[in-house]
This record gives sequence, structure tokens and C-alpha cells, in this order.
Amino acid sequence: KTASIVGCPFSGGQPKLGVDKGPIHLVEAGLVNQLEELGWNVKFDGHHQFEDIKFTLSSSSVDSAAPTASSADNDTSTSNHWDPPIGILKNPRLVSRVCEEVAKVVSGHAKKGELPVTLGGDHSLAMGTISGTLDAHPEAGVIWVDAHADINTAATTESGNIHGMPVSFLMGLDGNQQAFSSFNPSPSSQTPFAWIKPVLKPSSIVYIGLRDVDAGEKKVLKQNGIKAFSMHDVDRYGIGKVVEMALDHLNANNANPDKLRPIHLSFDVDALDPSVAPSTGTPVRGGLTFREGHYICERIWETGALVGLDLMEVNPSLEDDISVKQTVAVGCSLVRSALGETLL
Ligand code: DIR
Ligand code: MN
Ligand code: MN
Ligand code: MN
Repeated sequence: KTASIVGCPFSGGQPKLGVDKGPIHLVEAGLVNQLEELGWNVKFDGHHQFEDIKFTLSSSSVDSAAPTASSADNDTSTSNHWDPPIGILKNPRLVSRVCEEVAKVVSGHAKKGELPVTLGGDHSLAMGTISGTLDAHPEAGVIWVDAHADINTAATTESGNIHGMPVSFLMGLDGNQQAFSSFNPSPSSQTPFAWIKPVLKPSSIVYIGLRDVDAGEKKVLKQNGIKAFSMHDVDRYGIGKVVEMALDHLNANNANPDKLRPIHLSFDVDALDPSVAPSTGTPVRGGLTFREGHYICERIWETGALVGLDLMEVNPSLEDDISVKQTVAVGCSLVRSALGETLL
């Protein structure tokens, strides 16, 4: 069994610097070794560099005076002159190109029978990871663990931060189609996000941990009949029952009940309570406990159906040193649990 670490130091889907350092800290904390100790053959040949993408975008910019991508372009809190907003969406070309590359990498690993473990980076990257997983395993379902639903469309987003939107692009929701056709009436392969195949069916995703869902997102979830277990449900049923219900939902129309659908687990560390994972860009109180978060990972591993894993939104530039260490350690231990670490 081989796990391929896809390190994605990328922050363009949201404005706070430092989330691009998440994967670097997770690996420096010894994640590769820890997985090897669990019996995995681990492939990791360094973090991905998205500099060439920035360079290409900046040199092909319509702005003829465009200088080359400089280190200042890592500051995604302000928009780059070569990647102006589309509507209010920030860094659309960069996010799109980075995710397109991540999709190819993840799909390549998955098609070789490896388990891709993507370390973010902000959660916009899931457009890449889930496109990659579904390319290799079209019948896969997604379990999305997050305080947020990340399903805003170009029509509903209030922040313009694309890390709050990946699910809507994966589903090809109307709000995006409209916004992008008015931006570019004759879309080409160069139109941002045109590469994404709307392969994720609303019935193929289940959320766990939600507690900060925008009004527009609530409508989108309802209109599309998307299954979501909020923290209210975790309180009511307990995490054990919630995960069973999530698995049942994904397998409701499974023709072969003896073989579960493959599962892609996309875990935003902000699903955990801020007391457990403080160093993240948009913490929301009232989150999953340490054990609830780990239980989800352990139970999904136990199904034998895991085919893709994301661990996103660890930001080592936020909060004090102790909080950073704690958040990075919890990130590593979630990954270990999802890859088979047991308590006994
Ligand atoms: C909010 C926050 N719904 C937005 N989303 C976050 O910007 O769309 N996602 N923080 O992780
Ligand atoms: Mn989140
Ligand atoms: Mn998220
Ligand atoms: Mn967030």
C-alpha cells in the first residue's frame, strides 16, 4: 500500500497569508515517517511549486507592462494585476490553474492505485483533489468535514474568496455558469474553471460539522437536496450515529451492498473546535472535539473504502507558537487516523 503526499503550499483561495506554509509544517512535523511507521510506503518528492503557473499567467497578461511574478505576488490578500477579480471572485485564474494541476497529479496517483493525501493550503484546492479522485474513481462519494459548506456560487458569495466555493464548481451549479458566461460570452479552455467537469452529483456528498453556513449557501443546500450533518446533529445523535448515517446516505442506491462506494474525505481543520485547532484562517466556535474529528477518520478508514484524503486550512502563521504546534500535531494525527492508526 502506497500513499502519495501531494503538498500544496497555496493560499490564493483566501486572503490570509501563511496557509501556504501548512503543508511544509505538517511534513516537517514528521508526517512521512509517521505514515511509514503505520506500514505505508510513502511517496513524497517535495511540495508542489506553483511559481511556473504564476509566471505564465503574469507573462501572458493583457497588461503589456506586466512584470514577471515576484515574491510579492505571494501576497494573495491583494489582487495581482495579472489576475484581476471576475465579479468579486479573487485570484480566479491562479486558483483555477493551480487546481487544474492538482487534479492531474491526484488523478495520476489514484490511477496507479496509490492513495493521494493532499496537504493544503486553502480549501479551494479541493476542486483539484476531488476532480482528480472522480477521474480515477467516477463512482466515488465525498465526505466533507468542515465548519463551512464551501458551496457559494459566484452569485451568492459575499467574500469573493474561492475557498468558500469549491463544491459549487464541482457540481457545475447555475450561479457560476451565469456569472462566467456574462464575464466571457464565448468561453474557451482559457476561461477560469472551464476545465472542471461538473462530476460531483448533489447526492454524492455529505457534510459533517457545519456551523457557519451563509444564507445563500443554505438555499443552495436545500434546493439541491444535499445531505448535511451540522454540529446540531452531532450533538443530537452523537458522532458514531452521524458517520453511519453519512455512509448510509452515500450508499443508499448502491447496487452492491457488500462493496461500499469509494470515499474521498476532504477534511478542513476548522471543523475542529478552535480550542483543538486554533491556527486556521476562519475558526468558528462550537466545533468537533479532538475525538469526534479522529473518530470520523478512524471509521472511514475502517470501511476500507478511502480513495482520497485532503487535510486543509492549517495556517502556521496564525496564533502563538503553542497553538501552531498543537494544530500541526492534530493535523498529522487526523491523517494517521484516516490511514489506519488505531487506539488499540
Ligand atoms: C464564507 C466563509 N462562507 C465564504 N467560508 C470559509 O467566504 O464564502 N470557508 N471560511 O472555509
Ligand atoms: Mn472551513
Ligand atoms: Mn473548507
Ligand atoms: Mn474557512
